[in-house]
Amino acid sequence: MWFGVISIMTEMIAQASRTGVFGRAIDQGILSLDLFDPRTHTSDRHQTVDDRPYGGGPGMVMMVAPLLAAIDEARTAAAGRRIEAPLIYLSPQGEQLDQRMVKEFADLPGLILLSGRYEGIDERVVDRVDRMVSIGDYVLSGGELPAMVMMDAIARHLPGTLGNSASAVEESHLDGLLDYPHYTRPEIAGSERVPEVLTSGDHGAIKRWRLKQALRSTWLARPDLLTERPLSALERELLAELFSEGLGTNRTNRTNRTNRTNRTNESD
Ligand code: 4FV
Repeated sequence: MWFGVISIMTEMIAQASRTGVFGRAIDQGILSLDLFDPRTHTSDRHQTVDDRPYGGGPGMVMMVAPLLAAIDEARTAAAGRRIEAPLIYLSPQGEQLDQRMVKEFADLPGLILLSGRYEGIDERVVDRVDRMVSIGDYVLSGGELPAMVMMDAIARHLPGTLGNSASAVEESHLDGLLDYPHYTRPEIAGSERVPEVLTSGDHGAIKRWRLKQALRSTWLARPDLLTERPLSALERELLAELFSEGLGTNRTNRTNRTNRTNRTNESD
C-alpha cells in the first residue's frame, strides 16, 4: 500500500515513519510513503503558504495555489505507480474514523492524506477532496497527527505488518469489542495472582475467558458497541453468564476501576 502525505511539517511524519510497526512495514516493503510539502510550490522567498482570512477573524488560512500544486504532485506520483489513491482531508468536520473505515482503507492500493495547519485550508481546496475524515471531536494544531493515526491503524491490517499474523486474526475476531485484559510475569504481583485459566495451558478455555472479558469490558465501558454488532451464539451465552454473575447490577458505575477487582474470581 502507498501513502502520499501533504504537509508543511513533513519532518514530523518522516520521524514517526521511521519507528515501530509502521517503520518496520516500510522497511519490509509492505507499504511505502511519499511526502509532499506545499512550501516547495511557492515562489516568494518566505515560501508563504498561508494568509489572513477573508471576513476577518483570528488566525491564518492555508492558501489555494500551494495546496493544489502539492495535490497535483501527489496525484502524479500515484499515477506513476498506476494506482487510484483517493484524496482524504483530515478535519474535525470529517466522518469519524473507526475500525470499519480503517479496514475499508486498508483494502485500497493507496491514499493521499492532506494535513492542514492554522485555522484550516481554503474552502476551494476542500471542495476538491474525495473524503474528509476526523479522528475525534477536538481541535488539534495540525492534521499531521491524525494522518499518522490513520496510517498506523491501517498498517496493522496489511498482511505481514503485525509480527505474527495471529494477532491480526485475533484482532479481527474481537472486532468491534474492547480488548480483554493482558497479564505477563510475574504470576503473583503483591497479593494479585494472574487469573488461573491463563496459566492452565487450556487454549480453548483461555480463548473463551478472553472473549468473556472482552464482552464484559465492552458492556461496562461501551455498551453502544454491542448494540451495533451482531452477537454469536457463544457471545450471547457468555453475556448471559456475565449477567447471572451480576454484571448488569453494577452498570451504574461503568468505568470506575473498583468493579474491576471482581474480575479474577469470576467463574472461568
Ligand atoms: C483534526 C481532527 C483536527 C483543525 C485545524 C488542524 C485541525 C487545524 N483533523 N481530526 N480532530 N485538525 O483537529 O482530523 O488546521
